[in-house]
Amino acid sequence: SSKLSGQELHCELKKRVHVRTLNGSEAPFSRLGWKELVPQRPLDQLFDPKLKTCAVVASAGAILRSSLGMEIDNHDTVLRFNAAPTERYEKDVGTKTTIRIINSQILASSTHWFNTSSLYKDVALVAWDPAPYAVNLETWYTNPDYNLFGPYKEHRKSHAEQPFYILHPSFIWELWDIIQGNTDEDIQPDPPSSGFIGIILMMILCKEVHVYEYIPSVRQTDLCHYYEQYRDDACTLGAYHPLLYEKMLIQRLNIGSEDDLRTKGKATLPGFSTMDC
Ligand code: NCC
Repeated sequence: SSKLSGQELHCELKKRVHVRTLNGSEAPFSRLGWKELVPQRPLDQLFDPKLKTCAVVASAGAILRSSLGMEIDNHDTVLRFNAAPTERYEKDVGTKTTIRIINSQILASSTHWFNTSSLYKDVALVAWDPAPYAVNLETWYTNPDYNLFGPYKEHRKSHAEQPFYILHPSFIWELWDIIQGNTDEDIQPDPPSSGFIGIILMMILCKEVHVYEYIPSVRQTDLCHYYEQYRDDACTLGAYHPLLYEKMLIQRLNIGSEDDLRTKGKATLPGFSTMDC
């Protein structure tokens, strides 16, 4: 494949990406009454369109000692992932959380205290589960990777006012197709990471997206997360998720400076609405 320029790549993404959430219109969700269960406001209208800048904070250990907290908090909205905390790490990751992308492990596993932890309160939630590529919602519903459907339903019933969506598997695999379509090598047939999903979602929702420590800075380390002691290079470079290829794609879309990338681990991406294609 001949390599597209950053601008061409951006326009291809803008043309091809359509965010999609479970809306209760398809079986089995239609017969289970999910039309009434899901938020009535579509995910792509979640934010006030006047909001300008959004931050995406990757969970990498390399954000420790970055002192990026104030810069991150200066954005209108902040996206974080899974169980990534702010408490005790404010100086490096900030205090604000507007939206959280959570994979199905968070909903299904009792160790994450999904129902009681303050991490999942007062924020918009977007959950996803790695369904097989050929989407059959009936099969997925009876056999998800981790069972997110029961906890989702319970949470919707008790917190109806909290925006909480489940991404449609077709959206996840649309993103995978875009990564593969713009990569010369054959990538593994596993879904993109929450990080990549979140970055693309913010490009849909925001005028400008600032991504922190997803593309590793000079602080790159084998420390997996800033909030845990666990060490493994695969957290940054990928094993299950096609992380390396996701990151090369985001690097091609970056319109920020080389210096910001190196010193802050910051990539700047224009939102889809601001691009003339
Ligand atoms: O680790 P995780 O991701 O929660 O990290 C969120 C996103 O930050 C980016 N990241 C993280 C660490 C690192 N060193 N470099 C990074 O760039 C990635 O983009 C990542 O997506 C996930 O994607 O949902 C993932 O979730 C964890 C885990 O399920 C949750 O943290 C809940 O405990 C997965 N780990 C395991 O399954 C053991 C991880 O593979 C992917």
